[in-house]
Amino acid sequence: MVQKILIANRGDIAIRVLRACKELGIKTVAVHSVVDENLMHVKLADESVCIGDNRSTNSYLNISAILSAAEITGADAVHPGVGFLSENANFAKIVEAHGLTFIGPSHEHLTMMGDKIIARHTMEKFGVPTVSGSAEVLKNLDQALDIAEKIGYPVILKASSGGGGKGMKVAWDEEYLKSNFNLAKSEAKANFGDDRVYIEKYLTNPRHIEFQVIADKFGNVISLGERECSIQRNNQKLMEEAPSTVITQEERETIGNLVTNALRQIKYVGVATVEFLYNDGKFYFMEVNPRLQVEHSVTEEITGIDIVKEQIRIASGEKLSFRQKDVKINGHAIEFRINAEDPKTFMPSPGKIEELHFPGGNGVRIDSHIYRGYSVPPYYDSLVAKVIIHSSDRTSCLMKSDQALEELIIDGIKTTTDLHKALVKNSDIVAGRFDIHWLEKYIKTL
Ligand code: MV4
Repeated sequence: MVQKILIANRGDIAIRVLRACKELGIKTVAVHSVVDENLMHVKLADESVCIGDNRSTNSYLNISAILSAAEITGADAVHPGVGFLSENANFAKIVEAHGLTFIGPSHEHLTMMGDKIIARHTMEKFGVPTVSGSAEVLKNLDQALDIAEKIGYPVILKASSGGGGKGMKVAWDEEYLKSNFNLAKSEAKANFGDDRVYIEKYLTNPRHIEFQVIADKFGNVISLGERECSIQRNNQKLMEEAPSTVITQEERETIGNLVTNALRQIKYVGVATVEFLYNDGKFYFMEVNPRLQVEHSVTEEITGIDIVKEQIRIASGEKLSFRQKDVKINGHAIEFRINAEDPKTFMPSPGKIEELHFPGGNGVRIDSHIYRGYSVPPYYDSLVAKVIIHSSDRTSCLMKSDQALEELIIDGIKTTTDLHKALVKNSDIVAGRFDIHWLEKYIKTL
């Protein structure tokens, strides 16, 4: 087992990782920017190092400062958390080159999944269903027009180095495709330093359903089932749940087997989320996210598996202690992302937390770093707490969520709590009737 982990992140996820380390008897090193000196995980860690000023580029994205911190504290492993450097192949490579363990997939797999065309190609090769399209780099506009003609409009142009909703353009007709093809390429070049784009049939009203997979170094690749993540705006998820209300146990097993087989074939190691769009009873592969995700906790609640502990064990070279047949889905879980934002305009709302009360009770989990008197800085992600509710079934989970959100008090800053309070009582949400555009439409009605 690794002995001392440097946690290259901040906020709730840094505490989440720290808790897993504590349970495994692993020492922890916190790193932080100047303004984050009083962050909860800095207080809780065995050691801490200030790695730079408040700008992320100078601190949480500062590879040489993070490596120096690992060296002076004698850490033997680095956990990148979510966001920041978690999908950065170069970072993973440098960490390993310094003789440290990167708690994540190999840099080769990070590179592979970062290239959306290669990722799509790979999944397709192993029988994972994809949406019709090119699955290769578009050479020119004529080729794009040809393919669009074959698959039918609307189509979507995607940057191969994009992902997570960045670098996409929907073309509703031939005119639009003609006038936007070169723009899509130049934007991809400007944003990602790579002008390769590919084309897919655009699905107008799908759901976003993703599969959590976990793989050790011995070829054991296990699906932990799916998460329904359609409730989002601006590619920011707001509420996630598991299991999905629209898929059957048979579909869960079929897709689970396809994705675990594909990842086994490529000898993937670590945790991964395989994202799909789901439309009219069919799954369409989108991306593989080769890292821990914010919403991993809903899967933990319904499977009883600590994904972060497993991630650390896997990186330490241990075998997974369970098999696919041991994975049982128990009840229902919903995560509410409490962001320091105006619940109507979603403008950031940094500032001092004057009063704080967290809900409690059976099946109520709060993953948060905030405390009374803490000032939410304006520099980083606005997530201040995740309220994760677990119950025996979806209906009681929504009822329990309603109570938990009523009990939650965060004064001094604006938060998304009131939006969540409305969502848990909304008839579409209660009925499970929504797609990836539902929330944006709902917000317009407010
Ligand atoms: C799509 C799509 C419709 N059709 N691809 C956005 C995030 C990235 N993972 C893929 N995305 C999409 N790809 C085809 N062929 C619609 C989206 C999309 C989306 C997907 C999931 C959740 C929210 C979304 C918001 C806008 C667009």
